[in-house]
Amino acid sequence: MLIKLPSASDSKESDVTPESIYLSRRTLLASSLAGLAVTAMPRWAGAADASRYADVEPGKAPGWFAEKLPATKWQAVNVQDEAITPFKDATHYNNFYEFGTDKGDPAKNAGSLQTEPWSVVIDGEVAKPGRYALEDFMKPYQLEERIYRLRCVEAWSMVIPWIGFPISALLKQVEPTSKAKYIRFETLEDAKSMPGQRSDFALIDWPYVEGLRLDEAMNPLAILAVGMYGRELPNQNGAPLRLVVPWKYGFKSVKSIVRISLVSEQPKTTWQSIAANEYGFYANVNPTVDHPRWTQARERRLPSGLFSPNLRDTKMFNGYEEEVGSLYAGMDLRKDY
Ligand SMILES: Nc1nc2c(c(=O)[nH]1)N[C@H]1C(S)=C(S)[C@@H](COP(=O)(O)O)O[C@H]1N2
Ligand SMILES: [Mo]
Repeated sequence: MLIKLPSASDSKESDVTPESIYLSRRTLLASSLAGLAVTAMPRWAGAADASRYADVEPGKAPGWFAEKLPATKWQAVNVQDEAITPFKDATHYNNFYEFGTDKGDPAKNAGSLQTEPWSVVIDGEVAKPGRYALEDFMKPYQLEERIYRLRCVEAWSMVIPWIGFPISALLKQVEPTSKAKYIRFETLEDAKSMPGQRSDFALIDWPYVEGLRLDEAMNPLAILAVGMYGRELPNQNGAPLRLVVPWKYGFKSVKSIVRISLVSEQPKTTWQSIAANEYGFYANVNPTVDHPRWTQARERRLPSGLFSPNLRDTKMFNGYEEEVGSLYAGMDLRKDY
């Protein structure tokens, strides 16, 4: 992105080391007990499930979320042998340009975002278009915890326990017509609550827009998230509803969605519009296709510090090749980057 690559000293090592050691032990324990621990959990435990992540800051969940949370399918998808990123890093190192371009800006500024009431418009090539209050929109869906890698195009990464539901379940509800080939997502546009939309950062033609091919959206890994770390989404992470597509660069995972449209043409996305030679529509994580200005072969796993940069090799499709590789059979991923 036009953003400078952050210096390796961005997060203080003293802050994070004990937490990350603690969390990696906890993750190992959790995966060895997987299933057992989850089914042994009494139903009432759900209400306090933010406590499953030691460093989580409790939020103020709306009623519909608190009601649904106890029935969540915990650890429906997990990562093997990789520590979950501490909550503090996942919520204080963000890209959400509507609230500023520095990594700390969203945490500082996103308090102004009003997430209640919130409504979502479904339109375009669907049998059942409509405008829904979020609590009604959410009614049909069972929440699942999806612990996914998140790989930003800027070559840093995290592991985040999202809570959400597959987009395929939404598509079943709204019934795309035969003309629907893509799905387009739009972020809230509200200069009053989003200082980044008032600033001179005129490069972005708001609102932020992203899209997927319909078969990508149908892939079981593609979700709409409403929570993370056992609680509702913090504003800086895209409350109250965001996309998460873990095999693609983070910029595809559009935040604070107000409109979902089924369309026949490939939508024009925000980062493509800014620099089509650097950011493609597909944006699949791919260690063999470098960004014009830096390598994509490696990444800094956060928390990372000057003396422990925590570098690791980037995996094809961010480690989800088995699940999504067939979507791109026969395509030239150097051309369709
Ligand atoms: N509306 C909107 N969505 C957005 C962005 C943004 O600036 N605006 N940034 C994207 C980028 S570049 C990344 S890496 C992820 C970061 O998500 P996180 O802050 O929850 O880790 O959000 C994506 N979604
Ligand atoms: Mo990103």
